[in-house]
Amino acid sequence: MNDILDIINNLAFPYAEPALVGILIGSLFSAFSILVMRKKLPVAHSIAVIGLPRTGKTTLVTSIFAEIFSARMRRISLTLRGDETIKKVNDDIARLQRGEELGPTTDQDLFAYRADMVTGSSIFSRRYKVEIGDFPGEDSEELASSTDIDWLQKTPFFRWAIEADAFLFVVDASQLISGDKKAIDYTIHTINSYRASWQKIKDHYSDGLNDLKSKPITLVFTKIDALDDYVGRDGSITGPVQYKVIDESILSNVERELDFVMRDLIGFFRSESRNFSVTYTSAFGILSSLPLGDNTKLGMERTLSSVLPKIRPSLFK
Ligand SMILES: Nc1nc2c(ncn2[C@@H]2O[C@H](COP(=O)(O)OP(=O)(O)OP(=O)(O)O)[C@@H](O)[C@H]2O)c(=O)[nH]1
Ligand SMILES: [Mg+2]
Repeated sequence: MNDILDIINNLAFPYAEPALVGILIGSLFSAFSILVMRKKLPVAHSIAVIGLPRTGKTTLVTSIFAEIFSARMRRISLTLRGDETIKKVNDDIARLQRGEELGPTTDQDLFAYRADMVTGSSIFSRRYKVEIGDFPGEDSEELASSTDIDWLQKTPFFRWAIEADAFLFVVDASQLISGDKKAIDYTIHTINSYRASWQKIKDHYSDGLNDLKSKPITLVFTKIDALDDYVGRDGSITGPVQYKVIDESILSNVERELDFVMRDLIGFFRSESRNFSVTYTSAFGILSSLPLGDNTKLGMERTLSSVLPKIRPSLFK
């Protein structure tokens, strides 16, 4: 070993002290070991998907999986864990491909999707043990409107939400911007119930407020394709599902309008989390700028990466 050190020393650092060279090589070796350890040890990460009934939560989670499996999210690889998750994800992807609706998520099935995920490449890749909690819409509504704290503490969904590492609040964009009374009522209800949901999670949070502030929150607008007046033409893709082709310039107007309608909630979440994002998604919509045959669904990759821990290019994070 000493001989090897001497050789490296003489070649690379002819004027340096051998002890210094030893320290340098030792440090490089430790840094390398830390990187290898980080690659090996998966980080547990749970994501709560919360939203009013029928906003598109289950469809969103299923579409994210479908995008990963069809290799449209190249930087992410994923292995489903457990018979239940494997069966549900594959059954639901098949239903979406046939153009069928997914049924409402019911009480019994707060569904925790389990998967191992690898993001990034080479030395900066990270492994996660991911759990995605798909909440039944009915209970999310109760979560917001109930004043019975004891009842809240008993629900498995609430326990789950308190302990989650990241939060997706899902909003059905197609209900928001028609301008009629129904849309205005829906908007007001969404803003107030989502704010109340977060306040209740915060109220029960035990690890200190600062930690909660660092957790990612994303407000996800779903069903952008269903804004017919704004978004436009049917796609020419053949198959059971007729995708909508969404024009970028129209999309940016829609995004501005949705941000404006939801400005109070966006302002609230921004003040509550240092990692707040807004995403615009569609399980059946693709961007007009994509090459023919590319069926990448709008906003899925951005939504997923917004709630994963950030990969920092630092050796000692
Ligand atoms: N056009 C369109 N429809 C969608 C989209 N996402 C979901 N939907 C439809 O919205 C309805 C509700 O979808 P789900 O995914 O079951 O909604 P959910 O929030 O899980 O519903 P609950 O479990 O009952 O709370 C279904 O009819 C879906 O087909 C979308 O991106 N575009
Ligand atoms: Mg559901």
